[in-house]
Amino acid sequence: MKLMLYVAVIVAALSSLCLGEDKCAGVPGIPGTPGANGMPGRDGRDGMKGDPGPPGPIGPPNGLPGAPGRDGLPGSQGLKGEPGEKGERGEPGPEGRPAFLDPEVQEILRSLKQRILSLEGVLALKGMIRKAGNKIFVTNGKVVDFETTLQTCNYSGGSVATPKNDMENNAILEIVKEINQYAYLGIKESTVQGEFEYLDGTAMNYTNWRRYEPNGKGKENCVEMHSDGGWNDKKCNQYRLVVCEF
Ligand code: MAN
Ligand code: CA
Repeated sequence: MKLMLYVAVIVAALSSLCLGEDKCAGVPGIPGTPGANGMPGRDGRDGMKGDPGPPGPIGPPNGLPGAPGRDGLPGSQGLKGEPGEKGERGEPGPEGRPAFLDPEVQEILRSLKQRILSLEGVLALKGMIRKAGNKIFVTNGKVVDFETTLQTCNYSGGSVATPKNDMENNAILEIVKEINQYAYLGIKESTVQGEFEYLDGTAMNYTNWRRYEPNGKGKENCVEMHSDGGWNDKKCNQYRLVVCEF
């Protein structure tokens, strides 16, 4: 009440300052007392999840086994298995360039020919072969019957020396003279007595019979070369120098 009285006195004093005016401005009121506290605010959001707690104490003994652990890392690679069955043949590949148009193949062929010629030169120089045209004549130095001569030459991939011109006859003759042994040739008596043919049965187109040969008339079915290069029909069971051609 005392406070209200003071206020009334101060208001009256200030009002009295307003003189001669029709309307006088009021005096500002006194601020009211602070209001009561409001209602509590809403709950805030949940905080972040805390760190995991320490492991618990070891359980009692004789407890049940735990669940199996997770699979381990993959092991190292195992041994190679047995080869599978062979697959079916694939489709043929695209057609290549013909070898005769391929410069790389041509160069290989040229080089191979040269190397082979070089080797032939070495063998000829050593007296191990005699060349005549495309033929190579060679002896193993052995003296055997005709059948063995045939088998020996064929087994080596060649055939019994068969001269088809003077050049070839001379090449064989050089071997005959060198070893000083007659050699059987690749010629035999045909079914017609007194007539001779090549071993494959084809007709002869070159002969070099000695004088009065052939004279065996069905009794001498093979042919030998003498050391003058001339031919003689002779029994096939004689021992003669093996000379083959390749
Ligand atoms: C021996 C044999 C025959 C040959 C005559 C030549 O009798 O070699 O083949 O024709 O000699 O005189
Ligand atoms: Ca004869």
